[in-house]
Amino acid sequence: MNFTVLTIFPEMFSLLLGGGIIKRAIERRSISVEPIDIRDFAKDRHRTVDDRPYGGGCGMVMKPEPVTKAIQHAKEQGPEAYTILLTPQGRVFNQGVAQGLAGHTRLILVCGRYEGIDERVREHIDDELSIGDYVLTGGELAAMVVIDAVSRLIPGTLGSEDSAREDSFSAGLLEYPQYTRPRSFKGSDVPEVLLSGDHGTIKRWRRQASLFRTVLERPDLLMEQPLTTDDIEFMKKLRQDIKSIIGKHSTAS
Ligand code: 6GU
Repeated sequence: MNFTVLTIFPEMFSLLLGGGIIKRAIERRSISVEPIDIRDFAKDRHRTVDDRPYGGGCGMVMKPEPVTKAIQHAKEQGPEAYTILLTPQGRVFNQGVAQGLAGHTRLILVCGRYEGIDERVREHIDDELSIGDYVLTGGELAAMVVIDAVSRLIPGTLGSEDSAREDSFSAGLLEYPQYTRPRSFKGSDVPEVLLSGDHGTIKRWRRQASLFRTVLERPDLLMEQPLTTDDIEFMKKLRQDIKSIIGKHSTAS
């Protein structure tokens, strides 16, 4: 996977390239990340990339020429590239979108800045993504989020292939609790079942712990999730337990 990032702050990406799993993936050539400075495509000696909006209003708009020239330059390195604009107006990025993007060989990520980007740049864009319903000062952090999430789905990036397949959102549920040594930490013990060596029982306990967390924190995820009869039985039991507790307390008061 090749990521080309078009930005007026290429130095921000040293954060991503400086260490950790992404750096290792680049060294192993499972991915490449190339930040390109949009200012290099400005025509004046001040390297101007923004201007005032027609019609008036506050803030500045990114000029179309430097951005479209940068996109053209990036496409020359690989015309099959899929071009994405990072903007709060985009569709919301999630694990499913990351999986879709992982199927491409080359992504061009265009980082918007200022109050916006000239509308005519959109003709050169295949897709628009946002990383959530809040406003950032620019698309750079969003681009890093996309690069990170997509990179870990590319074979060779993670140590073991299982870590990408088994984690929270690929399974559609939140992750079950994890423990490592020591067995007892400040009076809090590792659940007995995890020490049992009984893989079937451990698997079922983890599934139910995942369901429990998901019901409490992200019930929306369970609406589109295939559930087994064992899952449903567990949740019915949970519902009954909750009803009993509420019943006890309402007769008491
Ligand atoms: Cl992609 N850009 C900006 N500026 N703000 C955002 C965003 C993107 N996603 C969420 N907020």
